[in-house]
Amino acid sequence: MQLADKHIIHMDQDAFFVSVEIKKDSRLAGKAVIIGGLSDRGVVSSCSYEARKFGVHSAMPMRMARQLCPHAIFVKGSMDDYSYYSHQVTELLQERVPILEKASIDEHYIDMTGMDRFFGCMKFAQELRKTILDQIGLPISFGLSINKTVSKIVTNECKPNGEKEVSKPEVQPFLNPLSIKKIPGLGDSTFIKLSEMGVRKIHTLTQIPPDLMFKILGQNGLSLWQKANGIDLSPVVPYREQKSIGKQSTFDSDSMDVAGMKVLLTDMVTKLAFELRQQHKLTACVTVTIRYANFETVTQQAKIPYTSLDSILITKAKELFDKVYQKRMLLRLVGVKLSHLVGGYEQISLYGPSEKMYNLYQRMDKIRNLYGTDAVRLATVFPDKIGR
Ligand code: DCP
Ligand code: MG
Repeated sequence: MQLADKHIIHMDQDAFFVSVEIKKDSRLAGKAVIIGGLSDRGVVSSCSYEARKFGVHSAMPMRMARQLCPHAIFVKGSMDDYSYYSHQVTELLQERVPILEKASIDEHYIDMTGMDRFFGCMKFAQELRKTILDQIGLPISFGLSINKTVSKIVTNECKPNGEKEVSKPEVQPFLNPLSIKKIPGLGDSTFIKLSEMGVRKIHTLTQIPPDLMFKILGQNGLSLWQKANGIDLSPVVPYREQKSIGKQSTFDSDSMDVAGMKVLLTDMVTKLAFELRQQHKLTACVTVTIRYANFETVTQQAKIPYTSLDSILITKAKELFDKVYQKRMLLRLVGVKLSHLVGGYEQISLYGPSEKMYNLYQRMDKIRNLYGTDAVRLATVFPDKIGR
């Protein structure tokens, strides 16, 4: 075994949101079920494999999904329930595995390297999958291979209700015949570029000199070339070490202006939520910190359903501020942090606010991308009023 070769399990729930809905109402089992924003402007979050037979897929406009599969059962969904089960699965895994990374709301990586001498990795993963099925009652698939990328592709290939091991000598023969579309992180525009060059299968991609890939697509091209060749050195990042994002502000002169603090918090959260959406991440935990003039520092934290939408985060941050600001004393600093970050698109958290609100956020983000983060703000935000 080369030093870089690992034993990585990738696990991903099958049709996650739909499976949770089926758990709540067993009459949905075996039917074409589509979850997402119900208006014509909405998009599909998740769909059952029965609906996929008609060409429906995640991120497709709802209007198109209705045309392709008019007999489907359309469900608006509940982020609270999905977040609850997402945490259940994470907790179950956390108790049983050495190194766990939560990559998205329904996806985990486990690094079994080193443990493989004591356990059979495949047997261990099969038992884990069965435990999730028995104790949580949600279907899940896994791939076991030498690194994160290959394991994820293996999972995707054996879904739904699948499990599969691809050992080192099998990696290239497994990857070669697959479409380059199966490489995680290969977006639509790159696919078109490579297709135009006649590159459609992973095998063809492996034949391109890496420096040419770099010339055409830069660092991303090189990374795709590596993935096509079964190379991925990225580590499984343990849950507790996963990043958070935060902002804090120290005032020029200490202040007791509660209304002003909330405006400042709103502004900080707005910027953080924008950053989350830019990184295609969701948060499940908000922390507010304050520092009194005497340097005493206190924090309040709350778990929330996965989201990257301003309104939910602002409300929570203000609530936490009210809880944490107990002494009527001058403050010198206020800060806010978003943690428990996982990958995921903001439409995922659409079930909280109205779709109108969601469309507004999308437009505001477009303006920010064009003209900078401060180009557009909520009317309530005038942070300059506070002594900073
Ligand atoms: N999701 C979403 N919008 C997307 C993609 C996903 O809201 N564009 C949500 C709904 C999914 C969940 O994230 O249920 C997990 O995403 P997956 O890509 O793992 O999709 P599924 O679990 O639904 O199906 P699969 O069996 O292909 O994993
Ligand atoms: Mg899934």
